[in-house]
Amino acid sequence: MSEKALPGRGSHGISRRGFLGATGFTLGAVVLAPRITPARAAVGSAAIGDGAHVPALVIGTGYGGSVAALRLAQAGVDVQMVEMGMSWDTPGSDGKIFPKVTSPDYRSFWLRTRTKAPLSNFLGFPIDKDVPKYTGILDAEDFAGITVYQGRGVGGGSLVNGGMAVTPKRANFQAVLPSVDADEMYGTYYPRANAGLGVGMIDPVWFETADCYQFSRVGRKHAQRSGFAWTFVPDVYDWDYMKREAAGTATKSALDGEILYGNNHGKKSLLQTYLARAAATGKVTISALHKVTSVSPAAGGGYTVTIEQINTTGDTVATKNVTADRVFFAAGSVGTSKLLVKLKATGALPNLNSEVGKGWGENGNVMCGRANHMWDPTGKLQSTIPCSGIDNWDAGGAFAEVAPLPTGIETYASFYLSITKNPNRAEFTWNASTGRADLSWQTAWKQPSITMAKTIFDKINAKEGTIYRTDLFGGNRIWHDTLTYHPLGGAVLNKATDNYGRLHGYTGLYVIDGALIPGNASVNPFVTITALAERNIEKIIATDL
Ligand code: FAE
Repeated sequence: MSEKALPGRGSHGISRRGFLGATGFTLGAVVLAPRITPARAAVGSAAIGDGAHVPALVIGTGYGGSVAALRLAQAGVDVQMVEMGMSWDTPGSDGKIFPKVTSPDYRSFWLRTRTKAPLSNFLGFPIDKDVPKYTGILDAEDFAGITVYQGRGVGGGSLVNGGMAVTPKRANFQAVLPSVDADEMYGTYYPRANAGLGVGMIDPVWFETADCYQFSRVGRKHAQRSGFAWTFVPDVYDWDYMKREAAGTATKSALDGEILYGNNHGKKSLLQTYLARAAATGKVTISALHKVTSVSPAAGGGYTVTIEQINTTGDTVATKNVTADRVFFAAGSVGTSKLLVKLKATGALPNLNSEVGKGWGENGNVMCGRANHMWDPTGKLQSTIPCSGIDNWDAGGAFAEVAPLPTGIETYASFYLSITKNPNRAEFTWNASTGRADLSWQTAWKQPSITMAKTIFDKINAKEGTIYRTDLFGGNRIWHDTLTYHPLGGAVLNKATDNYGRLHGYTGLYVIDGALIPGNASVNPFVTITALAERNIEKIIATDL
């Protein structure tokens, strides 16, 4: 299905200028466009040309890439960002940029012909459906033992995620990244990241009466009755905006089932924060629907970067070779790892060390639901933005988000995404016969995560006289143990790189994303990815430029 054939693209009431102004996201020529034009054409006008030379090229526009772009631009460096996903700035036939979680369509999934929702079933019935193949916003990337969910588009994971913005306990951070000075992180870089991301906390007074957080209050009651620590969790959603949604004075997003496939309002994605500030410098250009496929030393110094420009059905429409003095790998843990193992194995970057591809983990993610009694309804109106968690990390190795099930009807279900201390680590390797990178993760390696999550939920079930739900993930499964939202590692700090993300073996190549973190962050990871990127880019600018 071509872009033109998609219903109503490029002819809607919201003006392009209005949307860009609202997000604060400006990109040189693009912002001057007087009315909506198809995303691909608009992006093309700013896209990098074949044969171009750039001082700094950033692969990917997620957290690590956005921090790098902003700080380099502020230091006076012209930055070219290359993003394989779309620039999400054009409404679809419903007048909205992003569809609801309950009604996925062509915008929802990355080059799939059938949706692969993390919750595949509702009341026992499968809910996945056929969709036109399109460069949609959420990639459910399948490896042999696990499906890795990732955001695709300008803004990376910030487009699709729940915005939970958690700074880990200091002792846990030190255990994860012992080579990093924790005083610096907690004194400077975590505060800088939290400020830059616009992290805030729900008003605890409002929380007590908000209908849309009944599910959290039930989660708290059950956690506390079983003796677990329950805690509010910060988020980048604009909490005042959510209050206005609840009061009926603002267009609903979190209270209208928007999450996973984008939020049209309320959530501060990177488009509203780091990327807006980067664009305001006038020194950052983004080429969307451009995928980096190779990086190798250039004859005259710097690096030759090969980029495939794709259309919205994923076909390559142009191949470009550009040179860059410095290249920042910020394609996410999976994207960066896949590129690096390929480049080492195929001889493009043979001097990368043997740590490349190693140390990958899934942050111990595992999901489950509990069936409550009829006297414990969780509410038919549920905010899509979680605001609380159950902390049993020290005793049981699990931190569980009390997550919403925004179905619009009462389900009597409590739903949780647990982050656990799963010790298993996998490795990416290049498979020459398939021309793809394989990941060695095995489904059975999730068992420690299940065991750790059970330290919380077995106890709650025993106390409440309740049982696990078996109708959410297909096959009567209690545990969703074949997915992760939090890929981490593959180019681990101080192993594949030096202690600041400089890749061993090459001058001017850097990793600056979740690939640096060795498989587990003990909490939701994007604040740590952002803070580490802030730390590393400051050092790189001070010493390398
Ligand atoms: P990321 O944000 O993934 O950005 C990488 C970018 O590079 C993407 O835009 C890719 O499209 C692009 N890319 C990849 N390969 C290429 C290539 N070859 N050429 C050009 N571009 C490329 O990386 N984390 C939290 O802390 N709190 C949450 O509440 C939370 N909820 C989540 C919910 C969902 C459904 C998902 C999927 C993730 C969630 N996460 C959450 C995880 C978080 O979004 C993720 O850790 C970060 O986005 C990773 O940041 P990176 O900068 O590493």
